[in-house]
Amino acid sequence: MSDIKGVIFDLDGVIVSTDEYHFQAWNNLAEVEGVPFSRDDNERLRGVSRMESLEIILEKATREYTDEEKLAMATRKNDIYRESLKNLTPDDILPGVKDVLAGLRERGVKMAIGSSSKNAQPILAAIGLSDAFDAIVDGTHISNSKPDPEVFAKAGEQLGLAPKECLVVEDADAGVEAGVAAGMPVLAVGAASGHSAAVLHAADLTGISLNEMLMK
Ligand code: B16
Ligand code: MG
Repeated sequence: MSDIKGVIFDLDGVIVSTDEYHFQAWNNLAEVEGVPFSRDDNERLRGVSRMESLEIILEKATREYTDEEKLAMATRKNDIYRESLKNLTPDDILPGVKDVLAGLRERGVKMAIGSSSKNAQPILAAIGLSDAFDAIVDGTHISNSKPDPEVFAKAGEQLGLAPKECLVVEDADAGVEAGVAAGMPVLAVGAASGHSAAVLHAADLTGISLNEMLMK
């Protein structure tokens, strides 16, 4: 922990589990369109932007869609997703997160959110964590989404820290790659912790829990 002066948290899958809501909304859309869509397919959408997620889903479509149709579909998916976000409360914060945030705050470690989501602000408001971070960089602030390093590079800059001083906490392969590309150590959690050896090798802190990190 010695060199780490800031922690940049991914949102969906790390702070709160909105991934099931994403799955249900995409699944609804895929059923209407008659496009096959499974939970395995859904894993490929972790950390990936809305439009890029749609492109992945449409890989299995039997016809081409125009840009206008794609935009309408992404909007429909987001409307369904936003409706389900109304169910979010502070009880949806993932186990252990509040303790970790409090522990970091106590140690003077800076904290940021680095999320691909354009819904990050309403999600943080719904779970009562809008004021818990020193910087929030999300899908509304970036031109290139994960695995591009932009979201984490911006979060690091906003914390006033060098890349090697920031620890990225991620649940998605795309996010782990983005953190590595930003030159930051990465702690892969949840879904990402079991992923490809090459990515895990690059993310040299993988497999250590945040609590263990704090003890160092
Ligand atoms: P939105 P994260 C990501 O959030 C999700 O993991 C991903 O499934 C979603 O497609 C992306 O946000 C965009 O979300 O449609 O709300 O803009 O994991 O980077 O916090
Ligand atoms: Mg995530």
